[in-house]
Amino acid sequence: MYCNQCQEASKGVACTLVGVCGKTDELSGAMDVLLHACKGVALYARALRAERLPVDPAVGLYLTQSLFATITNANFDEDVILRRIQEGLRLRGALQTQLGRTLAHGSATFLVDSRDDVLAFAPRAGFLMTADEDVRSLHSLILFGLKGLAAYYDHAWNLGHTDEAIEAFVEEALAATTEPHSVPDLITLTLKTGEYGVKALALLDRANTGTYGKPEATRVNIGVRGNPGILVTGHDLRDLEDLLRQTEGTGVDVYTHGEMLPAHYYPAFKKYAHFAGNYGGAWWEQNAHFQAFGGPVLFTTNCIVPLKAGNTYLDRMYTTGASGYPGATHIPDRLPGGEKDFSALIRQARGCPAPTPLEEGEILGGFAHDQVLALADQVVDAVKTGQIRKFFVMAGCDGRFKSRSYYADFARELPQDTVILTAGCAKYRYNKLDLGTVAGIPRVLDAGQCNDSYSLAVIALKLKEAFGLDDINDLPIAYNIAWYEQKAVIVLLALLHLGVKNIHLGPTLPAFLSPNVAKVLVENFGIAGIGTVQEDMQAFLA
Ligand code: FSO
Ligand code: SF4
Repeated sequence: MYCNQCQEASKGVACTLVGVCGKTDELSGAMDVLLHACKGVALYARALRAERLPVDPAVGLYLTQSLFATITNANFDEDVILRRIQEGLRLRGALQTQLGRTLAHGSATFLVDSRDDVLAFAPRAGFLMTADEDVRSLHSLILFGLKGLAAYYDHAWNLGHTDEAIEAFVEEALAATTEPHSVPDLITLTLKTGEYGVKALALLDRANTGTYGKPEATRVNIGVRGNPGILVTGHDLRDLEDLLRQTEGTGVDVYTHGEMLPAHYYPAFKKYAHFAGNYGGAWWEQNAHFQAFGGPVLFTTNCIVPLKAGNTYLDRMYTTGASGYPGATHIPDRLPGGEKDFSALIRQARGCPAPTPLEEGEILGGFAHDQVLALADQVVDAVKTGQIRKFFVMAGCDGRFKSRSYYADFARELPQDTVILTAGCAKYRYNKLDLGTVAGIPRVLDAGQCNDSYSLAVIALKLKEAFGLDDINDLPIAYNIAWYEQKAVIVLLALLHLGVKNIHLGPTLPAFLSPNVAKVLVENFGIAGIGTVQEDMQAFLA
């Protein structure tokens, strides 16, 4: 195996024997073959579009769900990946028949049947097949960005929001990675991936707010009640909605975990009296927290951490959508117009004890673009009168590396006249520190999930107007972002497309950036890594 798609890549280079995330050599190989199958499907779909022929909507869904399933720690179930490969080959065959000719690239013609076939073929589908390190690096940026984009597009899709232009771009970009393109052309395609990332993030924002209302400032309980509960983790709000409806009146409470926390900010979910609160911390601490929870846990997406010795919750672990884990129960997709069937979780929950309390109190969030812009006058005034010196966008992901204590220290040591704008699971490093308020505004404004980083960009664009500035980079906003998996890659490319410069990215820069590609990002966009808290603080506040 050779995988370097996430921030925790072994030794800062790549995982080559087994993934730090727990991905095996075999699963990694199967995922490489799945990506290869996606490229074959994309080549045919692009050729059909070029001839103005219709493309089966199954292509968009196939590419979206397949890319999503290969994201870091979303799916550990090799059988799912093997089935998806075969589904891709069938779909590719149908498209080939429709086109009436065979395309030349290996991804358009390869055949694998058994698991042994797939594993024997895997090295030919991997990233190391691309010899030029700059081309490989740009392919990685594009493909990892597409994986993140697919994840967000999938959530929008589940709420009935689709955009054929986004699907056509995914096909175009996948297909382009099978062809010899120059480095400048690949840089252009990388930036175009960011442009479509913005479209996907905006689509999901419309899907979420159109379905569940505009997030509003909300205090979320982090203690527990006395009833049995179901814990929902991941990012898919539609799954949560189905579960809340089905648990109503059953005596079972529903708690959020990790990236599901922001669901509490949406008006539509507040009407459920049994929507009890948020349980536990960031994704990487889940083994202990899921063990303590005592009831069923539903994964709607990544991040899944494989069970450790002593963890006994496999029989109360459920996956759905793109997520999967061997031995866990997978809840099948909903049929058109229907709901997913969560009755198995509810039955099991009723026989479980109430969750073990981990902590008590409340956390505050819900500062997505509408809520912050409702406070715009107050914010602008606080900046003009000098009460607020600077905003720090500290969005992105958390992770298990010790070096991430940087972010808690940074938050703690920021001066009182600064405000943190956050989104994503990165916030778990500081959302339970009491950082107080400035000019009546909380010093940590949580917009929501990692996809709500889009909200932070909307806020910046509106503030630019309010201050009468020409350039978003003239605002008193600094970007100190943490990344982990591929959704953060598309968020980064989206921010670059929106013109944001001088983003600091940590705790380490991606291992898949070659020195030359890193140089392009540094010279054109001012991308930088992180140093010590003191050095960075000084530089940011200078
Ligand atoms: Fe985090 Fe995981 Fe949301 Fe990611 S829980 S790390 S970038 O899946 O998507 O922020
Ligand atoms: Fe390693 Fe990350 Fe790839 Fe997992 S996803 S194998 S941790 S680089």
